[in-house]
Amino acid sequence: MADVLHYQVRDGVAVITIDNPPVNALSPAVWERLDELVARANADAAAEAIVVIGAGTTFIAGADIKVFDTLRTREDSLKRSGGTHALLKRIEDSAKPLVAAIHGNALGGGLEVAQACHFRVAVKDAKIGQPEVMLGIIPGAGGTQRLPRLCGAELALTMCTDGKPVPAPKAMAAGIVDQIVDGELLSGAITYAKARARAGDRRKTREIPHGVDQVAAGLNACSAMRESLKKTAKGLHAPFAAVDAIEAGLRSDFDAGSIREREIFAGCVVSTESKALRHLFFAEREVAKVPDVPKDTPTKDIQRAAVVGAGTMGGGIAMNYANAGIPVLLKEVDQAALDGGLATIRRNYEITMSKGKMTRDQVDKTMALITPTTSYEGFDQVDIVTEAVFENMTLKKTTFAELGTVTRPDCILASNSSTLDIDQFAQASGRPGQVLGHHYFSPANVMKLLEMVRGKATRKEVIATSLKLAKKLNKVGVVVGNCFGFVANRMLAYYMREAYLLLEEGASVPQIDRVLTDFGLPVGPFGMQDIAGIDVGARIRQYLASIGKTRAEGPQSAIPDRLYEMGRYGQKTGAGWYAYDAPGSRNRTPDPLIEQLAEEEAKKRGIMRKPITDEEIIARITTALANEGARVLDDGFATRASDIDVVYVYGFGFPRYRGGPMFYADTVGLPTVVARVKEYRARFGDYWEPAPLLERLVSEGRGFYTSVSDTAISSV
Ligand code: T1G
Repeated sequence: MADVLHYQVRDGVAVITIDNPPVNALSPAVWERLDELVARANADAAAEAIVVIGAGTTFIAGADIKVFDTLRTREDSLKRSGGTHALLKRIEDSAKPLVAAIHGNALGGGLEVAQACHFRVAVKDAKIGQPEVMLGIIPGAGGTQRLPRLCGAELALTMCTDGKPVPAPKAMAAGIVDQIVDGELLSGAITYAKARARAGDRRKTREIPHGVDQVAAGLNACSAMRESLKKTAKGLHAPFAAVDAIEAGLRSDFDAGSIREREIFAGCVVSTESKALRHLFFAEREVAKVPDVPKDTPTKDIQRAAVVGAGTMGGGIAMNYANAGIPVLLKEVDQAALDGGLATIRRNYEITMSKGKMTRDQVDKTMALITPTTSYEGFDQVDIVTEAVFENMTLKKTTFAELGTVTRPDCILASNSSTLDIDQFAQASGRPGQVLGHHYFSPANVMKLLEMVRGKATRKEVIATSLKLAKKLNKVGVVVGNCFGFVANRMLAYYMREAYLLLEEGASVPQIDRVLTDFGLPVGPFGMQDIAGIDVGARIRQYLASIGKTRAEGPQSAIPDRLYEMGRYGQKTGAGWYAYDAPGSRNRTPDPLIEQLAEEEAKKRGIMRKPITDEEIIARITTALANEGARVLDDGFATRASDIDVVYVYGFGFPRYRGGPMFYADTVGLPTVVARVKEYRARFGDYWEPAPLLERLVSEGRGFYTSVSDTAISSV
């Protein structure tokens, strides 16, 4: 096995290079070797100082996250962190000046190693940070104790609670970094280290005292941070835990603070919140790996794009291209519709500008990349076209037939359809190999998910190019199969079915929405439908009825169609599941009409309405999602369960700290999920049928992600 650290003496300075690709993560071997080589350097007469640097593109990007899965208990964690803390004190006690030379990222444990060094130098574009809260943990290698001593409690609190990286120049100004190296990093670091040695400088971060005023100010900052986290960190535990650890360090000496940090860390690392967030860390990276589309599949560079349809979705999609610096044609059937679409786009940019996130100049330059048109002129120059016309099969097929004649043979033809059969568009275009779905989520310029629907004939190069494009558009691209509703909306149909039925059985719209938002979703099912438009769902049901299908097995509530017939489409019409102050307003109030409709429909179905518990609502909805998700996997329309979790986290805002609907089902326990499906079948009917995959996993004592040994993840 290749050595993960290298040692050399250059110009009288010992250079320790961490070489553990791809991101120099602190695996157990790296920790061990670092300890050894710092000791070796101190014993090496040829070295007057020591530099620690990363090989490749980055310094250390943190502890090896995979290791945390081996920490089953708090005790496991305490034992391991005890070793780490002692190791960092040993290197901090280096007799020779120890300099961390930072390029790329110094994150988490990587920054903590740098903090235990006596000095830190960095190149200008380096980033440093404590992103542990993004993984549901806190800095566990002394960061909550050393960082405040370097930059003060306030910045340390921000860095440890929002997890965002800080650019090196800002870290320099804050006292974390001691010098920005302009030229080549290693020689700059060696020069700096030699100067420290000549000056006899060593500075142990843990010995930098907290001044009395700093402690007082720091404690105030802790209380203020807790207050603001109540708004910004709803449902999360780790950010509050980071404040507790920093506060402990302000109230006691380094050693006592470190013990407190280790205890708090141990509690976090075994929590379901952390397991869920670690699961998503890797799941977000796995989605880009499509089994039969190898990493070296040739891709095309998308330099020019076009969008057909300037409605809400088309306009948002065009903004994605323009935001990525890609010139885009935006086509509409007539000038009026085009002007309407452009006005919405400009309004969106004006709002962003009013929030200080764009300058006037940036708005004008970005808008200039969007070329409005009412013809196909110029379409023969583009690399990709995204169709975003009305969700109507005939209209879409006509559009694809036209696109097949006005674009180059190698142009990618993508559809923003949210439900319809991609293969039919592909056939209509005359070049099915170039066709796939690019299903954006509303608002398309905001939501990060891009569901990429693979047709029977979609070429691998088109898939690979789309995955690369997704990164360029700052989207999370997930490749899914071509079934009705694909993954996102196919499962959503079961989520909505249960919401409608729970309403008819006795729950209320505000209750159901409150329960789901308390669960962590940004909006409940009814609030969401009022935003997306009740008419959209109605037209899909009409299309399905025309081909003899429904969106989900089981009883179909008539309430949404009755609202549609009343012209209650939601926010845009000023009434839907809620009443709104005016069309377009977001201010809503519960509408007694909905209760009346629920009473009427319940009577028609012979149901006695009764109070429904919040627990029942969560259980029914999450069970429906997990069961249908298992079917999607069984049918092969998703590659991995974790892809489904990524779809729901990025498409619908399913709470990250619950890991997504499939991970959540594992935390509940699949035996319980199957038992619930069977209970509902007995109570409501055969349309509740356990997915074969669910039954298989339970019979093998497994979960979607867990093997026999650790099925019992401590429930949320
Ligand atoms: N551990 C294990 N694997 C990691 C890793 C890590 N820390 N970071 C990245 N990888 C893998 C990743 O899964 C992918 O693998 C490959 O490296 C490239 O990553 C003690 C407790 C550094 C900004 O949270 O944010 O330190 O898919 O695709 O876009 O207090 O990776 O190729 O097989 O993301 O260039 C804190 C996590 C850990 C930083 C680079 N550190 N990493 O982004 O590449 S906790 C973090 C990142 C800790 C201490 C605590 C990003 C990156 P594969 P990538 P990238």
